[in-house]
Amino acid sequence: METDFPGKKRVFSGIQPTGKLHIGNYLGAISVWAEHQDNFDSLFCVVDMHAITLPEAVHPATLREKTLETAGLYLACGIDPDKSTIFVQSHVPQHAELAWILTCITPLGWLQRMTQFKDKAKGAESVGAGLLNYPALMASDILLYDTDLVPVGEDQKQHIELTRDIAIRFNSLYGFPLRVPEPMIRTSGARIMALDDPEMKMSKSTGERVRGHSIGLLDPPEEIRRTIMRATTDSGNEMRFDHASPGVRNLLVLYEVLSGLQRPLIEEKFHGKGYAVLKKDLVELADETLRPIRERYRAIIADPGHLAAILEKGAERAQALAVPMMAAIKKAVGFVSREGF
Ligand code: AQP
Repeated sequence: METDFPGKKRVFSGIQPTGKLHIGNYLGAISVWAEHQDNFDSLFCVVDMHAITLPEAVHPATLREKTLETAGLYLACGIDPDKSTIFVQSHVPQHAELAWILTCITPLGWLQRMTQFKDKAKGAESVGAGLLNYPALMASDILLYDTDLVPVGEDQKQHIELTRDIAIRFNSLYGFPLRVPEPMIRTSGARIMALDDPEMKMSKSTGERVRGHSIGLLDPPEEIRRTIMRATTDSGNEMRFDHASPGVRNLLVLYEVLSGLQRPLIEEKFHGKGYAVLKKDLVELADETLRPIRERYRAIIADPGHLAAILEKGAERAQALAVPMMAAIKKAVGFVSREGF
């Protein structure tokens, strides 16, 4: 496939415009994207078509608002539209087109065993087929762009493995060279746990409903302080990463990733001190990281014309890559071209 970035590997990733974007999304995904955008040809997508896989949970007006908020937050977190391609998934119809083809070649059992499907389907009165097919759409997002690397949080590892399996199956069925991508997952901070319940992952949808669950990227400073100071710990004072209880370990990991300090230094710094000291220092660190993001976000969202122009330029570039790829895939599958037989 042609590239405007010769010699650079291609990166693709995205976030659903649902719920309240949190510090886990930032550390597990967006900060990794921003850190490496000089080294790769990166495409970052707001995956609005994924957001409707739980249709009753997303009102159309909210989806519109969250789509712009998510794109604005990409920019506020440091994704530079002059270096990376930022676009909205539904603006490039080839995602849906490829998703259908991949759905047809994906065995049902592969989709049914996905942990995210099982978690989200649990307790739901009825489940749409889109929720089950979510990973086939995700595979199409990635495979459409000849992606080498997919920077995601730990929770998405299973979906990337499935994407690889789908690509391999497609290639063996149709003799086509879909590129088989690799996940790119940071060593620490790839799974930030909820502050009110460190046994569960910090989540956008729960964070929107439950106070004290997550640190939202746009939360006011007082709310962030309250959430951290009330975070679940235990009655001891164990500050070693390998021995701490899940809640304390989560706070230590947040401290580690936000400060950039090595674990032994952090353990020494907090040795013999109470959890309140760790929490207070973490409040300061979180504020240093999130305050500039909030300020940049306010400026970005105040100029919707500029944001629309960035998304339009991104969609144009993404589509310029997607159209020839899709034509080649359709040919491999045996679809007759309108341009000639
Ligand atoms: N807790 C987390 N720690 C580290 N990384 C995380 N990611 C998500 N949660 C954590 C990464 O963020 C990117 C966006 O994922 P998503 O759009 O699937 O959002 P989500 O936060 O994972 O959403 P929920 O809460 O599970 O579902 P909704 O939005 O439906 O409520 C991914 O790279 C993910 O790994």
